Amino acid sequence: MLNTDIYAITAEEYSLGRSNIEVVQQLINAGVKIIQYREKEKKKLYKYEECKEIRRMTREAGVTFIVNDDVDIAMAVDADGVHIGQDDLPIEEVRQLIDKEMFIGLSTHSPEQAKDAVRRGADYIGVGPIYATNTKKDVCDPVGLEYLEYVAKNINLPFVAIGGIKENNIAEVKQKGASCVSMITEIVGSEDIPKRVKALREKLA
Ligand code: 3NM
Repeated sequence: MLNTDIYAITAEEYSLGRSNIEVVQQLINAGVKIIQYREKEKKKLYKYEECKEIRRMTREAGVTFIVNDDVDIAMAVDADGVHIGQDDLPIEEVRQLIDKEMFIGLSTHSPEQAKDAVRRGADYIGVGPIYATNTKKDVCDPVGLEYLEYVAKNINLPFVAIGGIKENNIAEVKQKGASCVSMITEIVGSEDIPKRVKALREKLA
């Protein structure tokens, strides 16, 4: 899991008028290997329909598909994993609800939360926000590269760095120990997604 460099997350409101489906198609064309569906405002039925289609597309392309927050949708469409936050259902409950093969990602924002995630059996953690971001509405202030370095050195779990990561700072994130980097606006907000992904990969190489 997370054995790839870029972890892309959807957000239709930042996708320059393109649908999530169009964006996912471009992500697949760009060779992105992990895609998370994240939509905070849409109705459940609509999210389910989109996830069903994205599951079909990602399965055909051999891409890992993760659903944010909605454990029921993740189950219904047979996603590979579900990603939850600190204020969602407790991870132990989610574990009971999902299929055995499905994995759980948990957002963390401090060393305490990272250690807690290990104890409670997360399969991977999100580490952020590294830099300031307006994309996530209720997120804490940036925890910076310091927290990232802490996780890289001390936490024995796969992790993905997130929050305000752009072409101009991604090399620094890699240098502080992140091998997998997650972005929303830098990717979905790009006119030419494959070109942007290629540029990001060059910075990571
Ligand atoms: N989670 P962008 S920051 C979804 O720190 C999310 O857990 C974060 O969007 C966390 O790449 C974030 O546009 C938003 O900054 C990331």
